[in-house]
Amino acid sequence: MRNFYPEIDPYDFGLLDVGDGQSIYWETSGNPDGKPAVFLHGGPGGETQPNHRRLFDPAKYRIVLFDQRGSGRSLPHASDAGIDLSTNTTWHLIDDLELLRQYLRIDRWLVFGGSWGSTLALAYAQTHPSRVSELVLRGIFTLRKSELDWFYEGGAEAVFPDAWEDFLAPVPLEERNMLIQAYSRLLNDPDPAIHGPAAVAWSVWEASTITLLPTPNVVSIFSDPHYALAFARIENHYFVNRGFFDDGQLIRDARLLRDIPGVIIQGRYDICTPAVTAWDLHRAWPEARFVMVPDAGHAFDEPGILSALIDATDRFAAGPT
Ligand code: STX
Repeated sequence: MRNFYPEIDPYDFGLLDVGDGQSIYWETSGNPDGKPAVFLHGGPGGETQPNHRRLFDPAKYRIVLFDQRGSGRSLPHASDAGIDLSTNTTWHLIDDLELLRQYLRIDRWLVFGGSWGSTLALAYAQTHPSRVSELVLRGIFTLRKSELDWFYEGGAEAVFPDAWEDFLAPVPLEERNMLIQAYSRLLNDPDPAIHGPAAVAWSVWEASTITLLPTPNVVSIFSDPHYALAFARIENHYFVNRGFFDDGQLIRDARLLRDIPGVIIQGRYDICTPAVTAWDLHRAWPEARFVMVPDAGHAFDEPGILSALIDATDRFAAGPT
């Protein structure tokens, strides 16, 4: 079993103005002359954290982390009053990736993404295949209606009926037949007494269900009102808009990935993004190596997932850039 590389600090960081009044936080760590790799965080609306650097051998990689629009240390933060998410779409994030790549003078990079990060990685690679040297994907999520229905409209409820009650709690009875829509209203209500509890309930549902075993630490991070509001607002905005994709688009267009070396890593007991999506991607992109971890859920730092991820970045570090 492989484990995290040692803790490491960035050797450079900054805010990049990407237009539309938005600046994104970025940082680089590891070897400045190493093989470039970019980490795409989840949500959308999550953020990068120091442990994400530790998925890459710092002697071999130039490791790029950044917070997507509205998230983490990027500005403005989606928890701000009166935030406008109309310039926050998948296609804006893909343009941001291209701006950041050029700003850092990188020609091609390994693209690493889990969960929503896998969605964004697939969309980016299908749009700019020549810029992607390899793909490392885990907890595959493609925002199909079936995937959103499973996790947000009843489905996963069958496995987590207790947590589901807490997810329903802020929603008036008459709106419970369309929960993503109901939450859109609640999260964008200007009254903090309305959007605050809704944001925490939305985020805690995810935090309670993403690990195979309960992790109070994850739940407590997701309960922080500032974090929860940005996370919930951005996720909900993307889900109301079905990721700004045609339904099934990322699997349909998987043939565009044929020439990119890739790995698909999936936890068998992933409740947030169930294995069927990873399997559909595997069938559509058989050239990629497929790893089903038998004893893991969704989170990147569960032992079996973490080991498979680091095995994947190690193997690609050894190969040609
Ligand atoms: N959201 C899936 C996702 O991308 C439906 C995701 N879930 N949890 C996370 O991301 C973080 C723990 C990375 C915030």
